[in-house]
Amino acid sequence: MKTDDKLLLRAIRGENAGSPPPVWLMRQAGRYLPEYRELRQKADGFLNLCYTPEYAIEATMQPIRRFGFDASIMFSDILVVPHALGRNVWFEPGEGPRLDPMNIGNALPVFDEDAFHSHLKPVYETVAGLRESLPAETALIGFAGAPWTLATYMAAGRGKDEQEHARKWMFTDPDSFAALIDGLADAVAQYLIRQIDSGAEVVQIFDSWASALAPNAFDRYCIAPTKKIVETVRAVHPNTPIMGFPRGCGASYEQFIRETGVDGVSIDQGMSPDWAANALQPHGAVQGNLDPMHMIVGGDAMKRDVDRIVSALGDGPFVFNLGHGITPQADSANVEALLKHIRG
Ligand code: 1CP
Repeated sequence: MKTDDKLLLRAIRGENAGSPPPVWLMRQAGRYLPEYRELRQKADGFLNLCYTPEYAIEATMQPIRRFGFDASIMFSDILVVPHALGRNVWFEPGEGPRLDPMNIGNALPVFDEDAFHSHLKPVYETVAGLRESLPAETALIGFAGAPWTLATYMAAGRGKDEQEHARKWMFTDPDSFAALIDGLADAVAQYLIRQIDSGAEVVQIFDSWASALAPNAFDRYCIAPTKKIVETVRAVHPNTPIMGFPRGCGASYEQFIRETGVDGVSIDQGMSPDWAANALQPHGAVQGNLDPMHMIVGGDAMKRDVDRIVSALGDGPFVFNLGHGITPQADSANVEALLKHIRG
């Protein structure tokens, strides 16, 4: 099937892809699947899983085989970008990602594009291998973390409540913080271009901690770098759709979709689907936004919320998804029930 005909691509390009809508779930590969836990064991470390194309392809394919989603997202992590920029990154078993924290005023080394791409070569090989392995109708999504979200991890050395390290840096020494953000925007744009060169048909920029930015900071550290990434990627790949996910930014989703030039946005579960239909769909595709808790609980409450979302957004350009990633506690039977309910 040609890229243009795939359901997900039609929706993101602004068409109504009809009923049922295309569906995939953020973090659809991962610890809620026994086959992932087995693979994770075999891979001997999370980063090794990300950097071994054979394993990363297998992790990506697992939820496609099991559930037949309309799209797959390459298996990797947002933190491979700071890693490729020379920051130390590791995974603390049972806890999560860790990095050597940066101090206020620190700068990234001069961008060595060859070293960056050579570090990330396994990711590009994963993308190319996936285009060979995926069913003809399944779209392939590439992704990267947005500069602000990457900076929050790089400043704190880990996920941290309120993103306090990055916010402190931003106000203490705005020039060096802006330099960090702009350097990350350049690297992320080059990374996404290579993913598309390798076969990604759409890319999504995850700004998971956009919620921590006050309005002026949102303009400078979320909108501006995203706009720059979109322009840089578009200059090379004008026809590849770009999705943004400034999670938790509330009414600012409207500013984001108008000003960054993205083709669509993923919305979190805090947003009203009716509001999104009026304020966002005139400007682009909307993806979302079921509470991931429904993947733990299931049942009629899940079905009611699915119906509410589909009836609000289903007449415009729409992709069904969760409002954030599926959690390790999710029950795969609820994912199956979700798909059955959406697809009938
Ligand atoms: O198939 C898929 O959907 C999974 C691919 C994927 C993606 C898109 C993974 C695998 N990570 C991500 C993106 C990612 N990583 C984001 C942005 C999306 C979001 O907000 O969920 C973020 C913030 C991260 C950082 C990260 N990586 C965390 C959160 C830590 C924190 O406290 O803030 C964690 C736990 C990871 C590890 C990770 N990444 C992916 C998986 C399956 C895991 C669990 C690792 C394991 O197996 O132990």
